[in-house]
Amino acid sequence: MNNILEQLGHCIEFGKINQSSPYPPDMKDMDGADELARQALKMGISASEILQSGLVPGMERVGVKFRENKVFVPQVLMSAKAMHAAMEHLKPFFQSGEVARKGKFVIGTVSGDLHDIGKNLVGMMIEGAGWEVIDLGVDVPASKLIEAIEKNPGCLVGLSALLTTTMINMADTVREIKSSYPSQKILVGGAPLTDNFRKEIGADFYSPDPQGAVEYLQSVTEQIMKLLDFSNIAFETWVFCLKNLLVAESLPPTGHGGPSCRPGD
Ligand code: B1M
Repeated sequence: MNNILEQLGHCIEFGKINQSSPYPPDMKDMDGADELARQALKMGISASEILQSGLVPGMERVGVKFRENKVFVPQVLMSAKAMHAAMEHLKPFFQSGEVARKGKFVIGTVSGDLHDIGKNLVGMMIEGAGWEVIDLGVDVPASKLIEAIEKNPGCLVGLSALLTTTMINMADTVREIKSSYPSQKILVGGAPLTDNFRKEIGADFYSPDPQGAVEYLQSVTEQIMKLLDFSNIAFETWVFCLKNLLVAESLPPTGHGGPSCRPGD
């Protein structure tokens, strides 16, 4: 059973979409993510196990290699395609609610900016890490982001900007979101940004690459889990905690002694 999940992770890592895909050349004619995901489900492996023990570790390895300049954009795009091929088979289990996502992530390129290659990579890596990604596209006004936050309580938000001229729009967007939702966690990225700029505009986290974004979201999840002190929580509890615990400028101390955040407490 583990073997097929390892093979699946390998397909994600090296971008093997399906059997007929010629890429990568050393995996020619071998089963790809498409066939292996289908086989794994047939073997009775749960969709959640396939995601967590096959796809996510594969995508994580790609993220780390990309950060270390060991692979480049085309390879990451192939990995994302392989991930999507496998996810097609798992989709019904997500849609039915049988497999819970880690949370929702709303992402967009700020208004006035049409660059989406980096933003798409970030979205794909985050989706590959087990989050539901709501991609609002490019040239996204603050009002559209606020609408998405309203529709998806407890979501985290990611903003991308590639132009020095749209960095100011990012600042305005963060200000508008924070004035409606002061507790909203906002992650920012894009080539011209720095962590100093992130501080200036009052966003919560800056990542220069997709892997940093994944790790930030993961750290938020872990802090929530530590506060809750158990890992199997209902979705409503998760939403409640994100909405209420993250209101503070910084997260409260982890572990015992932190505030209770179960609905009704
Ligand atoms: Co444009 N462009 N472009 N462009 N373009 C740049 C950004 C530029 C640096 C080129 C240059 O002059 N050397 C320059 C900006 C200069 C500046 O502002 N200082 C520039 C310009 C000026 C323009 C126009 C104004 C040109 C014109 O029309 N006169 C115009 C603006 C249009 C607009 O947006 N309103 C324009 C248009 C375009 C195209 C449409 C032709 C095309 C975009 C196609 C598309 O995205 N669908 C384009 C492209 C392709 C580029 C370059 C060549 C490549 C950008 C890219 O995709 N990089 C770029 C020059 C360059 O970077 N070499 C350039 C690859 C991508 C994987 O990297 O987007 O940095 P990147 O994303 C990274 C990280 O930044 C990070 O992770 C990604 C992966 O590592 N990241 C995040 C990104 N978002 C993140 C969010 C996060 C976390 C990390 O959390 C939420």
